[in-house]
Amino acid sequence: LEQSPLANQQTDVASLQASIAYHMNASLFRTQHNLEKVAVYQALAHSMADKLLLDWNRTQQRYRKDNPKRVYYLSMEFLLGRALDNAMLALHMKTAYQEAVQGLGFRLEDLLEQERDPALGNGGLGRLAACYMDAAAALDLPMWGYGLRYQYGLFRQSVQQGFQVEAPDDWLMRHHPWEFPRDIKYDVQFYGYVATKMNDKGESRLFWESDHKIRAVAYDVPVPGKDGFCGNIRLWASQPPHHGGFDLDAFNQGNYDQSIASLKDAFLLTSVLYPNDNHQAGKELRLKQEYFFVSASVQDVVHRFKRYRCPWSEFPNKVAFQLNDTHPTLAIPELQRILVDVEGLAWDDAWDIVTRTFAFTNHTVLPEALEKWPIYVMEKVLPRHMQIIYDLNLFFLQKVEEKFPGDRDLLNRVSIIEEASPQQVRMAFLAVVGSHSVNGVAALHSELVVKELFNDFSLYYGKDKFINITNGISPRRWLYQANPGLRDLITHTLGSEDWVADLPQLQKLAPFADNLEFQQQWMAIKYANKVRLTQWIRDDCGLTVDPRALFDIQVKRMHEYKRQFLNILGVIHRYRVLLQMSPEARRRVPPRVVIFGGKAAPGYAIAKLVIKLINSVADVVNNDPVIDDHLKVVYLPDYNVSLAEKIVPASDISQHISTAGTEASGTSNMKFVINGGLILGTVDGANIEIRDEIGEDNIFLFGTLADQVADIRHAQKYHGVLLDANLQSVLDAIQAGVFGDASIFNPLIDTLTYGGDFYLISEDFDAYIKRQNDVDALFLQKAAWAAKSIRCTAGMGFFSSDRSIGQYASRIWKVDKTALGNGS
Ligand code: 26V
Repeated sequence: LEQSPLANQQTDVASLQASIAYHMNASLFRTQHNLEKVAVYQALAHSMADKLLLDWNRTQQRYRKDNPKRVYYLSMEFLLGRALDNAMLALHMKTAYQEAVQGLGFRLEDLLEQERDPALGNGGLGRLAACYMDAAAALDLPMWGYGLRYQYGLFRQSVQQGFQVEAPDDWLMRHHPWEFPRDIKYDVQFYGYVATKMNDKGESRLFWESDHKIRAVAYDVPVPGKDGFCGNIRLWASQPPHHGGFDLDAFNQGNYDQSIASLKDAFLLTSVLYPNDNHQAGKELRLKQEYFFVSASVQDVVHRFKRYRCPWSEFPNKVAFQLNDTHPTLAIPELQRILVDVEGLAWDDAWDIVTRTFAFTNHTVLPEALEKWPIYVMEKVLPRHMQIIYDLNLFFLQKVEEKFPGDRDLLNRVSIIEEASPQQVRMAFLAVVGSHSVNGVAALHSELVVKELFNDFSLYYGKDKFINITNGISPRRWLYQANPGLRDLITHTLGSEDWVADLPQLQKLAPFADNLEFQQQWMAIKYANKVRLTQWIRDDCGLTVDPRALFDIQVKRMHEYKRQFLNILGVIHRYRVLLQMSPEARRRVPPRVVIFGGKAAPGYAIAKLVIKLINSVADVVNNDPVIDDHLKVVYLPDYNVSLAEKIVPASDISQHISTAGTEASGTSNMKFVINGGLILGTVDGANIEIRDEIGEDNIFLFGTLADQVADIRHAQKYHGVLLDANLQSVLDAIQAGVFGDASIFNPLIDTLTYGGDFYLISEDFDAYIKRQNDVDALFLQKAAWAAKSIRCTAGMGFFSSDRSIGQYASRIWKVDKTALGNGS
């Protein structure tokens, strides 16, 4: 590192070139002849990482010295996206690097494309964690993320004959310069039994013993903040414990499989991210991942706390744990176990510490996504934790009984143990009982969390424990980085870059909404972004689309509640209407490109059928000479963060059309709107607050309201579903084979008829079609459209992740983000 000029803080172009050359030799062991792009990218990344490591060390040393209250964001998923561009922008080094690589004969954009996109998350929940780490770093808030270093991230998706095909995401096959392995390890045990032992004071204590141990080793991922400040995400990888992996006796006897059995066991644990989003499959390996993750993290935090020799009662003043959904909930009984069994605290004192330390964020109200673990599994894998959960539950139920005597039903409803067969541990209830604060992620969602999910708990604890903190997105990645054209226009118009750190300043764009010249500049940037996406569609799907058409985009995980099915049924309706029109009438409808993207969980058959239907419709529509350029349908394979960065700035309209009450927040809605895209959406999740901020006139809302859904479902049960007439014709077309073999789509169509149309597609179909017609009409009025687009961006100041994190800090964690000074 001494020879790398960056280590000496030299950031002029010649020094950057020298540092790239240095890494080419010293890190990659290559000469500078015949360089491939990927090698230059790697050298460039190493060069940038040198600088980050210095910042990381300086920041973390300051923490160590000042010992402020720290926040630990526990998340099974971090969907970080690529690191290089982000780091260069955060450190204001992009221009210099651009020149440096140009001098070496490369284009920076090409090199950036060489980076693998680490996909250690499924969707919204993992990406939110990444936006929150980014905000904490930007705010100089002492927050660390803890997570798992999966060997394989979310599967890579391709489309063959219209069907999704999954392949493993081997993101670590090539060296990844953005992680730093640490000499920090903890053993985590599983199975075994609980014994009674005497401690030094002659008291009898319960003790969990097992010889099944797996070692957690730390990899640190730097999170670039503002100048010179750097946050951290600590990811755990599983390894065999010291000497414990290889069975030499078995090997000597020729039992080779046996000799490495426990090695395989250890490596399997963090080998792959579970690809489910909003569905719990209940696999034992997943439970082991969850425990492995929280045990290593809690051990690490306790170790750090003990360094300062504070009394245990100080723990909640030095540590805040935020649970990103229920996946890390075992941290609650784990901390209780360490305090009582290992550190010898009294039960009640320990529990007081635990509950003042933990807070819990809920991200979904869908029943199938709520984690429950069968007691027989929990007892086997974590016998001591199961005992602790029983005890916690007993003491909790006693208190409920004191407050509401004689209400047996209530006790049944709030019990952490569900009396079903098999009996199950309700992880969300454990999280509520063990936390001092519970929050939802958008206003409507938080209301449903209190009224539906945890109604009994809110009566017992009082309403203050249940709060809302509306999600936010990083303006750095989702506007500054993803949309350089718009970024420069905004900066030029507002006179400085201050808006990035103070997003409500975007409001100062509003006075320009009706300014014709500004509108032209604004829409020219949108057009350029659409051209960029067009090239990507051509290269990746072999399809030519016209950038002047209306780009209508729906990209998100494939799920019935998100209703991509409604969208494609609407496309079929549009196709049929266009076919029936005269050529003159057709020309009066603005041409559209309807773009889909998103992965389906590999086991989710219905979601996968929707992908097939989209591709089948695309095949027919895109090749129909009558339709020509009036309508194109695109399915972009392998949607991920880096692809989102290209798609989001290029929308005219994006769709966020979940059945009301089902999408907790949505965050891509925010990303599209801040980039001047209008949205077509239901009155759900954060769409509602987006409407409140940008104004009713600048958003296309439609459909059933959340509080009407239950009644409609109830009525359907008794009277059946009467399908909307237009929808019926669309289904008839599918069943007549217009889009190929009709029989394969039967299970999909059944969800509307025999299934009782649970997601209200028929109910909302007419309103949806009408709103799409409004979109068409507005798109023809260029100035009116541009004015709305500008007002969209202007109104989005509230949705910065800096605001969200600021609210978590003051309302939940009680940490002062300025306590540390200004990052020097
Ligand atoms: C759930 C499960 C269930 C157990 C198996 C593995 C697994 C993996 C992920 C999940 C996540 C479900 C919750 C979720 O992703 N919620 C999304 O959170 C976003 C951030 O708050 C929010 O914007 C989306 O509306 C919400 O669907």
